[in-house]
Amino acid sequence: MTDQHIRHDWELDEILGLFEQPLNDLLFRAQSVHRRYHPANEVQISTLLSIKTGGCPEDCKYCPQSVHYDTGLDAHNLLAVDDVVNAARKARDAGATRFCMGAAWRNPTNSQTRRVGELIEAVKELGMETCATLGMLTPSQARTLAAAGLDYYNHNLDTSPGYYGEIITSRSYQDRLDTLASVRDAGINVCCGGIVGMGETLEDRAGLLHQLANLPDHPESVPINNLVQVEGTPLHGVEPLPPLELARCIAVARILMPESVIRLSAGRTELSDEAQALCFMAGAGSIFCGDQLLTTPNPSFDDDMEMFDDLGLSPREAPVTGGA
Ligand code: SAM
Ligand code: DTB
Ligand code: SF4
Repeated sequence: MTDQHIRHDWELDEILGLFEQPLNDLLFRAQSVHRRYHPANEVQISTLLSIKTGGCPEDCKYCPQSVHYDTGLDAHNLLAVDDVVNAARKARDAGATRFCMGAAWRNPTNSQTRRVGELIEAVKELGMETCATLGMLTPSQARTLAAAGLDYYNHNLDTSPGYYGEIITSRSYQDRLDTLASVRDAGINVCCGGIVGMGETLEDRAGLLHQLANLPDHPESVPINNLVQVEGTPLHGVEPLPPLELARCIAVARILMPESVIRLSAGRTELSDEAQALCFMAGAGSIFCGDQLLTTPNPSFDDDMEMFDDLGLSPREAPVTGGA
C-alpha cells in the first residue's frame, strides 16, 4: 500500500518554505512526523572504521584524505580481516549495532571489492549490520557486495547540484546518482546525505534535500554531516554553520523523508548537548559513536551514553541476526 505522506515530487520553493518556518513550528512538525514513523526516544548507533586511509586521487575540498591537500594524515592500505573484526567486536560490545567501513578510494577495483566482501562476511558473523563506503561502484561490484551480505552502502550527494562544482571537480553529480542506482538495483539499503557548513547558502541546503527527497526511493539512511574542518584542506577556516541551522536542516530532512532514518553524523564534537538535543527533537534517529569517525575525532562512547541518560534516550536494539 502506498503511503500518501511519502512524496517524491517536492518543489524547491516548498522546501525553502519549511526552512523559513518559525523554529517552534518546524520542530513541532518534524517531531510529529518522527513519532508517526519511528520510536520517539530511540537512537540507532553505528561505528566507523577507516579500512583504507589517505592517498585518495579525488579533490573533495572538505576531505583530509585527498592527495591534493597536505593534512599530515597517516595513510595505510586495506586492513587485514582480523584487525577489522577486532574493531567491530569492540564497537558491538560498546553498543553499536552497525559497523561502517570506509575506504579512501575514487572507486574500488573488482579484486578490492571482493576483499571488502570478505570483511563484510566476517563482521556479519558478529551479528552486526554492515555498511560500506568505498567510492563509485559498477552495477556488478554492487552485486558482489550484496552477495557478501552488505546491509547499507553509503554514498553521499554532499551538496546541491549548483554548489557541487565549488567542492569537487574530479567526479560529477551524475556519477554519484549512477552509483546510487547501482546500489539500489543490487538490493542494498541506500545511505545517502551530505555535508553542511561548507560555506553553502540556505538555498544549497534546500537543494541538497530536494535531490534526496525526489530520488525514485528515499534513502533508508540520510546522514547530515556538519563539516569537520581539517587544517590543510581548502575548507579549513570557512564560517561554521550555526547549530540552529543544522537543526533546521535535520528537521526539514525529517519532514521530506518520513520513513528514512536521519543521522546526526560528523561534526558532533563542535556541538553542545543542548544543540544535539535540538537535533534529536528535529528527528535525528541515529549517530556515530566511538572516539573516531574515519580520521577525525568524535565524542567518546561514555560521553554519549551520559548525554543519552540526560536526554532520556536509549540506544536502538540490534536487529535479530544472531552472531557470536
Ligand atoms: N571515498 C569514498 C567516497 O567519497 O565516496 C568513501 C569515503 S568518504 C570519506 C565518505 C563521506 O564522508 C564523504 O562523501 C563526505 O560526505 C564525508 N566526509 C568526508 N570528509 C568530511 C569532513 N571533513 N566533514 C564532514 N564529512 C566528511
Ligand atoms: C558519512 O556521511 N559520514 C561519515 C560516513 N558517512 C562515512 C564520514 C565522516 C567523515 C568525517 C571526516 C573524517 O573523519 O575523516
Ligand atoms: Fe576521496 Fe572520499 Fe575523501 Fe573524496 S571524500 S577525497 S573520494 S576519500
